[in-house]
Amino acid sequence: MTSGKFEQLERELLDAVAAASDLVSLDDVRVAALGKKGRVSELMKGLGALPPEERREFGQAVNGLKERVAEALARRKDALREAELSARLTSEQADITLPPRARGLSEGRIHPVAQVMDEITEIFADMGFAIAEGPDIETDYHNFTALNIPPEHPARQEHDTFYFNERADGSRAVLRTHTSPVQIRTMEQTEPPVRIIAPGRVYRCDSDQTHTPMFHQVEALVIDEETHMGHLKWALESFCKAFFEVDEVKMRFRASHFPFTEPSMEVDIGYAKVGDEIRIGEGDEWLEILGCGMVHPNVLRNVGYDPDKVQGFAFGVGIDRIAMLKYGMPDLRAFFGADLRWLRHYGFGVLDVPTLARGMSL
Ligand code: 2NM
Repeated sequence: MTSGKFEQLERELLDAVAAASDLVSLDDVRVAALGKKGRVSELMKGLGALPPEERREFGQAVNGLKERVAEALARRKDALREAELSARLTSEQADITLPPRARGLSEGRIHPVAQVMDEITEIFADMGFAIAEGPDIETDYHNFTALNIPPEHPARQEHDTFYFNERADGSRAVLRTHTSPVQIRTMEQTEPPVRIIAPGRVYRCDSDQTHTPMFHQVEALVIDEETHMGHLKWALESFCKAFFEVDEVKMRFRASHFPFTEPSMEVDIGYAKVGDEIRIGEGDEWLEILGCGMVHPNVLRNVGYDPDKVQGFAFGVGIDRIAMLKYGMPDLRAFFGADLRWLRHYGFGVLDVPTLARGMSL
């Protein structure tokens, strides 16, 4: 093959590369030139038929041709890719300032648990609480030991814990049985004052009419130099009024026991039953809605705080339970059944975001 023919082939191939108008046809050009049966590869096959003294020069010429064609292919590929991307960016543009389609919005529903969680975070954010989160899979230490529940403590049985298999080092992870480990992690990482709520999923191996193995909780924690039970009572009363959207609530504090608080209390809220409806703030029936107390000195010590210098309160509320109460949903198990009829009935509009100014639920 003469050098003139080499040059002609190269020109042909480079022209074909330049003429390829999209990535698919460019790849056809690549296969026709450099593929196994492509024209450059076919050239290489002629190498063996040449006299030994010509092979070296011929081989170098073919390789040079191959390199230049490959380089042209790569450059063309980049250019076509870029052009394709800009074409897509222009054609797939979305005007995010357009109003949403009414149909999509009216079909979608916010789950009552999500709605109530939004309501609760809105109320506490307004009081100056920060929202804290942590992992669902916890260490035994954060879920129990740090909370003044040592390994032999009977409270461990009551928690119906889901345990993971033992690790090589003998430790066992758990699905958190409450959101308190979030408070522990927060205190470990920050100095007082602390003012947080921790909403989220919790897990207990318990399933019947009134229990699901996964449910939702929000816990609150306030720690500083002089926070006392008066502040706790005020915070709970303010929360209940805002949440149930009433001007007055009746609350009853009963002495109780939790390992992580001392003293500990359970709180009942007064209600009246009118027909099938439950009216919060009226009547003389009582419903337990939360547990609370002053954080135990051992818990404070466990996170490196000095109980002679700081103190504070904590409480925990079951979200699913107060959602049932507020929105009159009688069956807890329907919450997690993913039944669209139930969601359409009890769900909330996508744009009805609860705010204190507009109201919690519209
Ligand atoms: C409750 C009741 C009472 C609680 C305590 C703590 C911590 F981490 F500060 F020790 N977090 N949550 C607490 C106290 C939770 O739930 C019924």
